[in-house]
Amino acid sequence: MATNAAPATTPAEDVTAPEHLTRDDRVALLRYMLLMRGIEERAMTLYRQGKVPGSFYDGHGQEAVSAGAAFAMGPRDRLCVLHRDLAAHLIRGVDPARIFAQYMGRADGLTRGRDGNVHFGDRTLGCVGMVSMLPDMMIVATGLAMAFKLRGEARCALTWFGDGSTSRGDFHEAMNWAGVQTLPVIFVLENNQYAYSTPTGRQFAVDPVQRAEAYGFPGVSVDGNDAEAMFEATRAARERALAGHGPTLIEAVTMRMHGHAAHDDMKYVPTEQVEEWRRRDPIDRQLRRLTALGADVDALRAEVKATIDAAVEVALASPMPDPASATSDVFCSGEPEPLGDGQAPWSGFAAARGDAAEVAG
Ligand SMILES: Cc1ncc(C[n+]2csc(CCOP(=O)(O)OP(=O)(O)O)c2C)c(N)n1
Ligand SMILES: [Mg+2]
Repeated sequence: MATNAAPATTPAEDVTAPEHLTRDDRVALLRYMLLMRGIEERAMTLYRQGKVPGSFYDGHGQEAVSAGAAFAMGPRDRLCVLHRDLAAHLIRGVDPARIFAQYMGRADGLTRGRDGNVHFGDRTLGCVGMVSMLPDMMIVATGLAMAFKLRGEARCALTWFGDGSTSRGDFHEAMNWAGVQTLPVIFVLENNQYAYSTPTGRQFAVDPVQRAEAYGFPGVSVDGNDAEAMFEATRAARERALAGHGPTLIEAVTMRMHGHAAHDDMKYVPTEQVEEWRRRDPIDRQLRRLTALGADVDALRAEVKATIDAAVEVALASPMPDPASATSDVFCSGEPEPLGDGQAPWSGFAAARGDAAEVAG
């Protein structure tokens, strides 16, 4: 949980109401980030207690990237969520108890014990289960966007991927096809400075946000530690996509504050770099904004903690899956069910709830 005290003064631009966010929206962004951090911190404890098999991957310090982007997506949009983007699952409506059960390989986890920790997604909420091969989710999102375009539906797909993914062929193939076909897809590049132990300086000679232009669409670089800036960039990209103007690449500049996974002590990361980014913590930033606006952030923290405590209890009571069922539902049999629609808490969707206004015909 973020612990930095709020400074005496808050920059004016942080308090000024953003055009498209209500005060409740701004509180919601904070709540989803607090939930993500709190869940991952508790999961790390469960891991150290031997209750989480394998390793554990988290997005500590990167909460604004998934919270801000997912908050801008509509109920009928589709999301391809990656391993450091837990807030996206929460925003779409996944119950935290199922997330803890997932981490612990329990029967009530999202994959019902078929996969440990991060490779999951609730397709009934419009999220594609994570494909481990990076960045294949870019191809999947591009395919979803292709379907929306062919069907004439005003919908959008979004995927996150890391800086390491930009060196893979799939990155270029997805960007090229999305550009050629003017597809309604948003690519969120989570530039957290490292791909495992490889720093970005050894990953690319040119900032990959510049590559978007080569594929015929805009690339924008955003402060990935500012949930409201992430929201606004994604909202604008979605509006552009729905208007038929095609994809956008959003580079979220952030920092991986923990090791690649729980087993990695990240000795290869300079301490000063981590310290510098700690001062830019995304949760502290949103806390300062809302404290300045008079919100009761202590009550919010207490509510989030109670939610997490209750979720852990539910997950611990979930049984291990029946070994006899290990091979069932691993491969698709029969006709696959289509993805369902997710929760979309942004106030801007209130009028469109029920979706009729979102479908072009
Ligand atoms: C094609 C492929 N190669 C290697 C891996 C193993 N792997 C999983 S995450 C990861 C690091 C990826 O770095 P980055 O894309 O920057 O994402 P980050 O973990 O920093 O969010 C690696 C090497 C993989 N999943 N897929
Ligand atoms: Mg990275």
